[in-house]
Amino acid sequence: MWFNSAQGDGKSMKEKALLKSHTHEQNDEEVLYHSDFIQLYQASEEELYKELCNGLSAPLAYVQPKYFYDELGSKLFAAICELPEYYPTRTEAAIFNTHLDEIAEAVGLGTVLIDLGAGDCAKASRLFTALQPAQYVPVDISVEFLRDAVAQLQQRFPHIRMTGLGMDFSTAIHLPDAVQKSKRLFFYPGSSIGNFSPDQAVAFLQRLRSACDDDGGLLIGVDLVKDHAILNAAYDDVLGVTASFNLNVLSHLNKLLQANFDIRLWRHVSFFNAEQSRIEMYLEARCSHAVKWHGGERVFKEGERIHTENSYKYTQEGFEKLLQASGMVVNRTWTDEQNWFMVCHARVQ
Ligand code: AVJ
Repeated sequence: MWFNSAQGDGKSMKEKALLKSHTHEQNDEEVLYHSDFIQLYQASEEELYKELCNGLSAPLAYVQPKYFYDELGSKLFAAICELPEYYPTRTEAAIFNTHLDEIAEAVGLGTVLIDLGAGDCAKASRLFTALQPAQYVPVDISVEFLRDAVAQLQQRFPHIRMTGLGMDFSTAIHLPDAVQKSKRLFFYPGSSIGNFSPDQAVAFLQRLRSACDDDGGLLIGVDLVKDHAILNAAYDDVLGVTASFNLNVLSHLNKLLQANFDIRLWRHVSFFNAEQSRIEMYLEARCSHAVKWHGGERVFKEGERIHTENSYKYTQEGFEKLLQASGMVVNRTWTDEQNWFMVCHARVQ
């Protein structure tokens, strides 16, 4: 019975009342859900200022890659995904398409699909028919990003309980009681794990491991090491979309921090660092000049850089070791015929 299994155990009266108010019982067997949204802790303006100022004032200035994604930045990233040079998105999509049945068999039906960085929920929604999740939990930094996408998705899949969560999952993962505890499957596509250093990635994966029972799992997309020319082109396309995406972070800082970055005085720099096995992206000052922002200022000399992103590339074996170090064990992996990208299902150990 849908309703009983979806209600689960150990829920507070308040939560149950909330859940009831969001569902229409048609009969004993069938429940049509209304999506729920829960906004967890959000960083205050002060914390945000502090984080950004610390980065901009550091000897080697940096901005965290999460600041790419203001409204325009998210659109520019969507444009990157359409570029001939940027292979990860379409390669991963092809792997999911080709092996959907095997993937469903590996992860099992009726999981709680926890979509980390869900955005428009498009990637996860393509798995629904095959995976038949018992609950879908899209997570993004703010529930406002999720609201429209989830509402539309709930109409298409009225039998899947959907619970949108607003939280910054990169620092800590505390899932509310509204997320069923058993059969949690974390979904982390797009090779976003590459933004963490290997040490940070292990810590992050350990937190995922702690956030589920022994029946938990992870379905993750990982970009693999390949010909350096292909890697370099993917992060420095001829149309300059990646350059615009990178430079747009300054426009975002101007808004967030009341800064006065003159974007014309900066250029996009990116390259594959083979020793570290990562793409590094920077903004480089074209000439010496001063920049001011709320609570700080700095002179950037000609050629001085702001580090904006690392994107680590793994070997299959290297990533499997990372999972092992996190208390997980690889169940199955799928790659494309060129071995450019890997989708991996791991179980907690
Ligand atoms: C969203 C982090 C997976 O590293 O390839 C694309 C971001 N940066 N082009 C990546 C990105 C420049 C992307 N991730």
